[in-house]
Amino acid sequence: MQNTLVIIKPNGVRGAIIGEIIARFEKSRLAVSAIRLRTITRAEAEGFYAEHKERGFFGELVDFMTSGPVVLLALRGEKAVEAVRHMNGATNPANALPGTIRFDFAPNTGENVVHSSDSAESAAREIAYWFKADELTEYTPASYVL
Ligand code: 3AN
Repeated sequence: MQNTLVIIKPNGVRGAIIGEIIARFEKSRLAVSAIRLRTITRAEAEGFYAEHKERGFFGELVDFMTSGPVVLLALRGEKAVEAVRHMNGATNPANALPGTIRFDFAPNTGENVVHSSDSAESAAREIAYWFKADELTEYTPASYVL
């Protein structure tokens, strides 16, 4: 079992597709272990995306990520990191495959609707960045019991 951190970005919240996105994850046997909706601060966005701070798009990325509420979501399941990145689709939605979240909903790379951790190590760091240990809940949803 693995954990991964997903952020439904401000355009996903504004577009009223929170439920659609979470439903896709739940149907794929990824359980929500923590969830919160709020507008993150510039300092939080800058810290979260620190690895990109030298990139030309950094300012735009921080502007966008703080432009409205996001959903912070920790998911748990088999191969959760790879599974969610597969379901999200390519970073540039022009390259995203049919059936992926970005193919269906993302207008461009900068506003690509969802973030997800790129490795188990990143997931541990990113989940700890947004959630305290006692906010993470482990359970097995009834629908997963085959
Ligand atoms: P991913 O989120 O798919 O792992 P990263 O880590 O390369 O992609 O990029 C983090 C975020 O930075 C992306 N989700 C996107 O919002 C933004 N970003 C990445 N590349 C670009 C780009 N060329 N132009 C604008 N924004 C970008």
